[in-house]
Amino acid sequence: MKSQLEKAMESLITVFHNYSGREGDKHKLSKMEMKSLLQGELSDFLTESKDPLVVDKIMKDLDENHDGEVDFQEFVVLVAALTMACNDFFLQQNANN
Ligand SMILES: [Ca+2]
Ligand SMILES: [Ca+2]
Repeated sequence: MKSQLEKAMESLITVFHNYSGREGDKHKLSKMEMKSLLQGELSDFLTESKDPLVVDKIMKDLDENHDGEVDFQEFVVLVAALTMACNDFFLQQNANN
């Protein structure tokens, strides 16, 4: 029986590879794959930012080693940042109630 956190970690890995395996390097997200991942998994986040260049910006921010692709390590940074933002929102909501 897996814990909730273990399941969450497994989901992260599965989601990443669902998209990273579509073209080029199987273990890295190209810009196209990144875009599909954002549209498929984080569409609310994408809709909220009206910036048409948002995918380019995210890619640039995440691509620490400047190889033009996002590897798992770089992807986890995005998830961690978004999770922290959600947590702040959650805490705020709770404080208001
Ligand atoms: Ca790929
Ligand atoms: Ca990279």
